[in-house]
Amino acid sequence: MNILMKDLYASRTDRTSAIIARRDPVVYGGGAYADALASAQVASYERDGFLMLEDVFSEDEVQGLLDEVKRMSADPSITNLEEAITEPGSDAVRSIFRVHQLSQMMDKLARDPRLIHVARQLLGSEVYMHQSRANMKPGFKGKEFYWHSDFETWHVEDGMPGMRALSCSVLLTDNNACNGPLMLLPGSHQQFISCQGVTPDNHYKKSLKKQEYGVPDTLSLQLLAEQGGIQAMTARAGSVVFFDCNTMHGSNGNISPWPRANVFMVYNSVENTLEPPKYGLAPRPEHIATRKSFDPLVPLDATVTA
Ligand code: 6CS
Ligand code: FE
Repeated sequence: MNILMKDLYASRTDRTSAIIARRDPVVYGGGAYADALASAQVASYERDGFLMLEDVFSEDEVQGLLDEVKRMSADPSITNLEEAITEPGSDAVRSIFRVHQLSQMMDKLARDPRLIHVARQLLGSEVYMHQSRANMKPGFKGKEFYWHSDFETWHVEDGMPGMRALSCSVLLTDNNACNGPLMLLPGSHQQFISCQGVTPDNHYKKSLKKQEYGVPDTLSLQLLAEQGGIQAMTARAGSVVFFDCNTMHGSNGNISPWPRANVFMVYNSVENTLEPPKYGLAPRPEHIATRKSFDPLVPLDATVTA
């Protein structure tokens, strides 16, 4: 295969696990495309692969968002859709995908200046929504999300070309040590962990409940954890965590009585739009990976030009 065709981030091939140095920038255009973050915050994101902004949304705003996701997860016209994923072994709602199109409030959240301009600044371009979801992680029943790199899945199963996307997690409930907060490996975004195993057809039907392919090997995970430690992103509701598409992350199950509800907005650069999935895989459904339109999202505070 000539060098032009070589996939920098090959994974789930016949090869054993491998650690591949990231070849893409973390922050594009030097963070000059928008001025949502101060330079120290941009530098922190570039170093760690994530950035926490505390108390971005007011208590009233968060309550409104939480009521909205609770409404959606109790609405049969939504829970009967493919967008709604239940927890393994129960009918408790685990995730609702494509919330930015199922809910006007979530559409506004996706385009909120406090979120979208951070994404535009870090990704150095206009952005569109690759995927949105509400992860409910209900008390007692919310199961874990094992360690993974989102980009590994989005590259192999969605044909995302490069590492020019990021997730923005809006905390709708307090995330504390007891209810399964998001855990991130600082610095892990700089290494791509190539995973073993060949992706089964329709993998998403299982992976969104419990991921079994695209799961990093324990030796690579141990190396990343020993290099940069593990950071649990505990914070009050209303805080926001931005993390790079390749930052290794996971979260434990929730055996506390308190839900750990977060909304995730995945912004992809309009310069990084999806190509066909790898290895002849069938494209995943639209509600998991946007393909129909890569039109940039319009920020709520955009001035309408005549
Ligand atoms: O496959 C995906 O796109 C989803 N899976 C996980 C575990 N994280 C990213 C995303 O929600
Ligand atoms: Fe993930």
